[in-house]
Amino acid sequence: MHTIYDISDAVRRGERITAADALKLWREAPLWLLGELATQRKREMSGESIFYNRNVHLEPTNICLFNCEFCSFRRREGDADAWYMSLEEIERKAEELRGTDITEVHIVGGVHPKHDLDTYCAMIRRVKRALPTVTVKAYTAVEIFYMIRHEGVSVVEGLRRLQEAGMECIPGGGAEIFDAELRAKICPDKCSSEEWLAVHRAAHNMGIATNCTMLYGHIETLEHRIDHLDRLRKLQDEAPGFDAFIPLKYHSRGNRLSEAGESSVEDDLRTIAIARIFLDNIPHIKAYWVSYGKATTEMALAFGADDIDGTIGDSTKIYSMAGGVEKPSMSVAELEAMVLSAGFIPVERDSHYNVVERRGEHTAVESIAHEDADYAEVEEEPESEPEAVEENSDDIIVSTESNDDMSGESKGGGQKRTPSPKSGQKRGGTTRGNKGGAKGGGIIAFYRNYPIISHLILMCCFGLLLLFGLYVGLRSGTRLGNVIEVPSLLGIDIDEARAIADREDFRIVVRDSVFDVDLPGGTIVDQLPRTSTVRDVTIKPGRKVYVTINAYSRRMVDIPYVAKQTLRQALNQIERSGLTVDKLVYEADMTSTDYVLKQYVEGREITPTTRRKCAVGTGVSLRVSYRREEQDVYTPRLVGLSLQQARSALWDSGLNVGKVVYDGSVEDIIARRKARVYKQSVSIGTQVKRGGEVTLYLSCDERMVDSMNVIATKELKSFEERRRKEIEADGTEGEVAEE
Ligand code: V47
Repeated sequence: MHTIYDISDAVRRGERITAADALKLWREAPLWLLGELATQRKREMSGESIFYNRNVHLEPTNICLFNCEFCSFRRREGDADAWYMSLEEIERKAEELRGTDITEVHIVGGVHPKHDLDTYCAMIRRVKRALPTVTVKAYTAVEIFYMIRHEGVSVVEGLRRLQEAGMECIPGGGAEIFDAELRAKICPDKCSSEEWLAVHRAAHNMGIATNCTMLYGHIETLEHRIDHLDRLRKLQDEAPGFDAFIPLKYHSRGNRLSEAGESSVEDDLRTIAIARIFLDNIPHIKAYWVSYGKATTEMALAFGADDIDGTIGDSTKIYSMAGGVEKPSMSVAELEAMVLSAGFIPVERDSHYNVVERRGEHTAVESIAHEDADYAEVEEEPESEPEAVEENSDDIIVSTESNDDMSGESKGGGQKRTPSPKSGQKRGGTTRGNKGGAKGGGIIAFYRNYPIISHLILMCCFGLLLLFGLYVGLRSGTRLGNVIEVPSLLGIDIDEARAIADREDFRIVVRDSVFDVDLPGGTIVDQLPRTSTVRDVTIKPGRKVYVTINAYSRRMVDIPYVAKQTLRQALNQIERSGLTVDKLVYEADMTSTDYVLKQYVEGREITPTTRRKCAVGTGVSLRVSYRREEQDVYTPRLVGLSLQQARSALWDSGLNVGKVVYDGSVEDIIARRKARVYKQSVSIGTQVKRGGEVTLYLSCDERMVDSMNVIATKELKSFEERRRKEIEADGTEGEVAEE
C-alpha cells in the first residue's frame, strides 16, 4: 500500500498513478499538496499558458425526449417555457453573429422527438452557410448516438455525415457518470457509458477531436468519480483524440436531484487537481467558468486547469437554469485579466488548441511568444500551411505554432487531425493530371496498332460489366433495402430469442444482466432498440439487438457496515453493494437528524466486525436518528418516477415505501419495470412524520402518467411557492424578534 508521500513522489517524477492511488490522494492529501502536484503536471503539459476562446453556444431547443434527474433545462413539448428554433431561425441567429470575432459555435440542446440525422446535419449546414469560417463543435455523444440509432446507420457512417455537413469536433457532454447503476438512476434514458465511449472512440479513429466531461457533486461517491476518470484514461490510451477534460459541477436549482446539494469549493478544487494528475494523457483540463463562476475558476488555475472556456456572449441556458452564472458573458479583457491575476499567460486558442494571433491587437501571447522558450515555433509540416481565416482575414491568423509540450507526443496526447483539404487537393491534383495525359496517348496508339485485340478486350469488359450488373440487381432485389421489424423480446428466454434472431436474420448481444427474484434466469428484461406501440421499429438484416437478461443465480455480496454515518452516505453504500432498504425506523435523539445509529439484516444486527454475505437485493433496515424539532418532513414528488426512483426519493426524504399497486395496464412482471408512478397516497409537500409510509400507484399508460405529471408539476410549484413564503415570513419574524 502506497502512502501519500510515495504517490506524490511518483507524480513529481512524472509517473502515471493507479486508480487506487488517485483515490488515496483525493481522500488524504492536503489541498496545498494537490495544488502543488497538479500545477507541476499542468506546467509539464502546457507551460504557463491558460487557454480561452471566442465562442458562442447555440441551443436550438430545450424540448427533450430524455428526462434526466439533474437537468433543469429540459421541457416537454407544449410547456409554457419550452423553445424550439426552426432551421430558418437557426440560420438567422448565426447570421446575427456575422462580423463578430468568434471562432467557434458550440451546438447542444435537447433530443427533440422530431429531429433525425438529416435535421441535425441541416442545422450545421445552416450555421456554416452563415459563418463559413467558424468551427462548429456539435452535439454530445448522447445526441449523436440517438440520431444514429434512429437512422439505423453505423456510428462511423453517422459521424461521416455530420462531418460532411461541417461538424469539426465534438463536445464532451452527456458523459455524466459512467457507473451503470448510478447512470440508471440519474439519466436512465441516455445511452450507456459503453455507447458514449464508442461514439468518442469512433470519432478519434476518424481523426475527429472530442472533449470529455464528468458530472460530479450529486449522489456519486469518490469511487464512482475515479472509475469515470479511469475509463476516460483507458480510452485515450487506446484511441487518442480527447483534447480536454471538463469536470462539470452539478447545480441543484430546479431539478429532481436538488436534495443532493452542491459540492464545496474545496471539492471542486480537489476534483480539478486529481483530474490533472490522473489524466496524464489528456492535454487540457478545462475549468468551465460558466459553471464555476469567476472566483472558483481563478482558483482552479492554481489546481491544474489550463483552459477556462470562452466569451460565451450570454448564449447558454443549461447552467443559468440550474443556478449557475446568470446571463454568462465575459469580454476578452475580463478573461485575460482573470488569467493574469492568477499569475499565468492568457492565450487565445481556436477549437483545436492552435494559437490565434490577431494583428493589430497586442495580446499577452504575442509579446511573450518570442521571449518564452515554451512558445518556440515547432517546425511546420510542409503541407499544413497556416490557414488564413477568410472572415475578418485582416485580423485573424490561425497559427499552427504550438507549445512544445502541448504537442503531446511524449504524453500520448497527440491528436490525429484530418489533413487540410486545401493541401490534399493541391497534392492530388497535379500528380493525377500528369499521369492521366501519358496514359491517354498510349491507349490510342495501342488501338490503332492492334484493332482486333482491342475489340476482343472491349467485348470481355462489356461481358464482365453485364455480369456485375446482374449480381447487384439480384442482391438488391433480395436483401438490400430490406428491413426487419424488431420484435419484442421482453419476457422471453434468451435461447428462444436467439432462435427468433436466426430465423429473422438479426443478432442478439447480451450487454447486461440484473437479478429479479420473480423471474426465471435467462429472461430478457430489456432490449435495444426497444419496440414501440406507435410506430414500427426496424433494423437492417444482420444488425444487432442488445438485450439485458435476468441472471441465472442470485449473486452473494458482503454486507457493508453502514451505521455511524449520515443516511445519505448509508443509502449510497447500500445501493452500491447491490442491497436494498427494507425499512427506515426513526429514533429521537438529542444531537442529530438523519444519522444511522444501527443496521439490521433479516432481524440480526450488523456490527463493524460482522462478516456476512447475503443475496443481492436483500433488504437492510436502518435505525436513524432525528431531533424532536426536526421530526416532520415534506412528501417529495413521486409522480412520473419509476418504482426504483420513487423508492430512492422516499428514503432520501426519510420516508418508507408503503404498498405498491399496479393498474390494469401493467400486464406482467416485465411491464412492471416500465411502469411509472401516477398517484401517491400522500400528496406532494404534505407535512408528515419521519418514517411514515407512502403507497405508490403505478401504470404503463404513458398518456395517463404524463397528464398526472403535469398536475404534479403544478402541485410542486405551488408547494415550493408556499414554502418560500413561509421561510420569508419566518425570517421577518426572526428580525422583528431580534429588534
Ligand atoms: O451533459 C446538465 C451538464 C452538460 C446540469 O465540450 C449539468 O467544451 C451541472 O457538456 N448541473 C452539457 N451540469 C454541457 C457540456 C459542455 C459545457 C461546456 C463546454 C463543453 C465542451 C461541454 O451539462 C450535460 C450535463 O452533464 N448539465 N444539467 C446541472 N444541473
